[in-house]
Amino acid sequence: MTVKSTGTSAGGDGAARKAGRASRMIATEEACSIPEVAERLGQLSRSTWDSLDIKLVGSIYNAPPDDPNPLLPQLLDIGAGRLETMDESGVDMHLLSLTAPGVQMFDADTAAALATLANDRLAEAVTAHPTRFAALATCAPQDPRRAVREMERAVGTLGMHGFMINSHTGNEYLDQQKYWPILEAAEALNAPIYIHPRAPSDGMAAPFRDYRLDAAVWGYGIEVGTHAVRLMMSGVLDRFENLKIVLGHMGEAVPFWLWRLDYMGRPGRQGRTQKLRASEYFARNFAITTSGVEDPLALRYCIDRIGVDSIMWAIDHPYQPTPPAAEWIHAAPLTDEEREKICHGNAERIFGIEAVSA
Ligand code: VNL
Ligand code: MN
Repeated sequence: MTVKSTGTSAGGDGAARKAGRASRMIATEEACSIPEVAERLGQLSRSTWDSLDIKLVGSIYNAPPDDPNPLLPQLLDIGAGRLETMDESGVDMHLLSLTAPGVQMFDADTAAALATLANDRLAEAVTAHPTRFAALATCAPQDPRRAVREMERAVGTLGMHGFMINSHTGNEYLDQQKYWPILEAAEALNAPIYIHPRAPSDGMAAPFRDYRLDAAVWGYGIEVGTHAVRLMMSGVLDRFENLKIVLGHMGEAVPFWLWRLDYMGRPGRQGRTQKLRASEYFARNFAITTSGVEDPLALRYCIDRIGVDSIMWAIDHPYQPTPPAAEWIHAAPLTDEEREKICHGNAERIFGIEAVSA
């Protein structure tokens, strides 16, 4: 694959170019936390609540003092250390988001207050390093009306680029009518909802309790894939034709399922009333990122299946190491045009991140 020596799109403060990369590198699912949220998650994991998410939450926010989890300082670092990691691999920008489960395990008041605080903190980090960070807003769906006000503030006042929702909230999904105001607001603000994993909801949790299947190994993908299929099969996207949903992890296996979803889930079959087939919703309403799936075959399949314009590069820092995530996308068999789109152009268009010129 030829590498252009210069590019009008190389940018940020040129981290990618300094590392010998042709294209700007925007990583689109990059996790962080703030001490107040970390503290509350630690408290949750000391409670008697045996939600499936507690396994992971406890391991990070309630680790024994003599055996701390190295993820925690990495999550809390929204400054120098993170920038150094980015620089080492030529990553220009992190699209930051509060890490899963966000504020979605807290009571409604706590969740709303912490979402506002997290949004302010992430916005401060962006203000401090505007060429290196952009951010998605944390959403507290527990109180949908209040969430909408914060969504409007996050985009209108703080300049954030979309919303992070960590799949289910209290075992409920976004297709349910009480959450429609959130979908409506995201559509009106022209800002995507990134549906990020958390562990499977209570109703399907049991088989995931064995073998630590709860988290990124398998449970996360099943949870979010199911969420995405609900959005399609419920017909809710017929109401929000311009809503953009982003899925990480190469689309949480949904691209691989589209043919079968189209066939078995076609309008009219088994009483279905949704207007479109799954692949039509996917083309119109969804985009995916590569987070945590550094597989060139899966990437090529997704390009062929859903189109290169719907795919964005992501690392999944700090859960996924940065150097291999950067190396694989540069080594992947892509045309220069495809690489430019995946590494930054699509993120600029889909999230409204300002393009930069050399
Ligand atoms: C993991 C991976 C966790 C990706 C994440 O969020 C994530 C994990 C809590 O491997 O535990 O986004
Ligand atoms: Mn992630």
